[in-house]
Amino acid sequence: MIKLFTSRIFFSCILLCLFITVIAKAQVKEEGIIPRPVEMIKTNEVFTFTKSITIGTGAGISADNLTFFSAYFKSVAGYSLPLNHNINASVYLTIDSGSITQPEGYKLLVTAKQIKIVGHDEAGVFYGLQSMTQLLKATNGKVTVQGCTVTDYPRFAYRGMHLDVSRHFFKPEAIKKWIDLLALYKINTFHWHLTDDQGWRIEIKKYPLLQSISAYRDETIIGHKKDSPHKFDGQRYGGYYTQDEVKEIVKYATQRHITVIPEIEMPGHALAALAAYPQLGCTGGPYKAATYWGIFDDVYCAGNDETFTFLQNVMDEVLPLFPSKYIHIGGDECPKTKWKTCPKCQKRIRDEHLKDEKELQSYFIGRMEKYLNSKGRQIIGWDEILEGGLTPGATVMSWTGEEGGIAAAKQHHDAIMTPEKYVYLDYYQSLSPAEPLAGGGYTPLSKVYNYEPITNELSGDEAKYIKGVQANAWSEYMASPAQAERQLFPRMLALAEVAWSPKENKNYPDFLKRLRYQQPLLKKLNINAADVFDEITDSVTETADHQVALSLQTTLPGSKIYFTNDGSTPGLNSKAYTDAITIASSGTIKAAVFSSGKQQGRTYEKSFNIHKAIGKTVTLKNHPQGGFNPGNTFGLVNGIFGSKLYNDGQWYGFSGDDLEAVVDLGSAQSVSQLGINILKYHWQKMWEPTLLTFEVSTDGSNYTEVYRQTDFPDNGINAVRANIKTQQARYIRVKATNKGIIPPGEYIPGAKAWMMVDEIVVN
Ligand code: TNX
Repeated sequence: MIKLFTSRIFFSCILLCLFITVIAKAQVKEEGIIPRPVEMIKTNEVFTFTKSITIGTGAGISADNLTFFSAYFKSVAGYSLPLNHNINASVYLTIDSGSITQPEGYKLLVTAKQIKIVGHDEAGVFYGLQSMTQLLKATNGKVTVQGCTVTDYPRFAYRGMHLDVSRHFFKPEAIKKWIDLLALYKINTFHWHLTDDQGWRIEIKKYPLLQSISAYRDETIIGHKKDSPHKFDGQRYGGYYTQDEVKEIVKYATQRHITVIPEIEMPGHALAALAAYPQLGCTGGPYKAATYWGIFDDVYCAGNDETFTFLQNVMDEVLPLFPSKYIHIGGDECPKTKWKTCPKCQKRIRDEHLKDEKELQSYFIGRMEKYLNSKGRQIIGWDEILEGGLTPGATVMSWTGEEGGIAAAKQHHDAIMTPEKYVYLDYYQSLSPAEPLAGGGYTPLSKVYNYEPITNELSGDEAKYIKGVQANAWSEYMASPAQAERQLFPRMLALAEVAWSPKENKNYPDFLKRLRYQQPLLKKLNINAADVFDEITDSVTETADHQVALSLQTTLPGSKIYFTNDGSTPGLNSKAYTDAITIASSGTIKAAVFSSGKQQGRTYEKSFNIHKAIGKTVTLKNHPQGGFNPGNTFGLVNGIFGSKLYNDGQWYGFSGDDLEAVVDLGSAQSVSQLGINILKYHWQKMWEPTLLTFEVSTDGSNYTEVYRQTDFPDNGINAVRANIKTQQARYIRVKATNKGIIPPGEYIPGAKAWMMVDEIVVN
């Protein structure tokens, strides 16, 4: 009896185990789709395409929906699928808003017999097709799709991608190619930045000089804007989209369920327009389209009614081309310098009872908003439109940080999150010195991926005002489509997942698996995607005994890191990396990732300068700020010198404030050299101190000055190394006086200067 009972249990256990294995097998999460669907259950069936297979659509689905899929299918399979409006078609698309309740949602059912896509709406059907496109597999001439059931709908209604075509112009074919890619990854909004200081790119028939003058600049800066003196290529550069081309692109996007939002910048970033119509600026000019990157003092005159007439007339031609509910009117980075001394602007301030130039900016935006509202449109503006009060009905695009979006949501205004720290794709994606020139920040793929648009500061009710998220592609350092693609891909795919996938489904390693799976697809579509996301990244920490420890990571599965510390090239015979490396003496660590016996990607390199202050306590009087606050003081004494890229997390930046740092060596020691690195890039608002002093003390209260310096001649890193009389000291005090306000005639006069310092060296 007992025996029987046990064997019964045993038998049921076996059955249960078998059952669980079958379920587990059947429910393996598919690794193919980006953005990751709400739910995907994979089965063991496979659908195989043959030449006799037809594709059928139910009512309400236009043939447009199929264009992208059909073209891609043909490129993969070598033949086209004929259309057949029969419900028995092997690939059948239909709308059922009753069973699929979420807008843009869909269900994709793949069995051996049929592929069925049911969408809430046409967009849903379209997104089902995009998912299926990503699942197409071609092996030995056979095209198949893995059996599965996908249930899917978006997290955010606004899923945006921006492109700046002013700094560099991209031909309509390139724009269309990217629109296809946006669609493939379920991004539904294309924010087209059409005007800026360096070029006006949309035909306005009433103002022909916008085409002949504003669309062109005399030449273009070579290299980074922080370089000094600026060098230029001497080549006239420009172009614009005719209204017919714009119509064509908007239509192309609409067919792919993408809304195009045009941006016409005002009141700042207006030099190109002023070059043609100088009467619209405060001084009357002459002006020229900018030939380098940055912010320019000459903006539209807010006191001149002709400015508004001009902009309204421009809008009268823009609106019919763009059916979007929203029109973006810029609003960012508008210096008030010219308005302050412009009689017309000052009169406007008085007449309208405005407090200051910030309110004049609100007046400007508000006046244009009223006009656009009267035409049935809503405005979007960059977060500076919050300055001087938000106009009713405006949507804020939060770029300088998340604060703008949070403030807008708290005021019950819609907001779109696009903080530069996380989603600026013009920033570096790798800190490798071999990386092509980019903007100043550092936004690796993982950072984009891990961005969460709904911050804790927002209550559930306020969070509803966050309509979505967008990544921005400013094109200063993207001169060609290939360069732009390298910046945009794969980071745009990470953005797509932030925008679409449920928060709970997000998982970076899982995303990387799916991203690797997408590589052949991106290749097939001829996209010059960057392939650096598995490169070595590092973290530098302080050990318990105050030494420097270097940890290395790679996300490439099944790989190993090998490294050297003698300057030689790492190979399979070098030391295998296992644990953090303690850096006891000066030198360079070189490391590389190896898999299947081969080096993968570029060689990593980091130099250390070990000196007496390493790991010692540093006390700062003022806190470093913004993106230049590493969050601790260890970075000032970690043996690593900040690089010229200024984005490596080593630099401590003080905006308008002075530096006063005291290093406590723990005991009196013999000291003969004191040093600090200063980063000077006036074109980046980074100024050298007006005075730097080193003082020493044995007791921490009586200091003796041992060195002072007022000249820092180099554009870039000024490495101060002061050889002093050898003496005993326990405390080192470093004082550096900030330039304060940037003087007239310099880049961004009137703004606070950044003073950038790194590594206090004691020998
Ligand atoms: C700031 S983001 C800008 C752009 C630049 C960008 C470079 C924004 C609204 N304005 O004009 O291209 O930085 O990263």
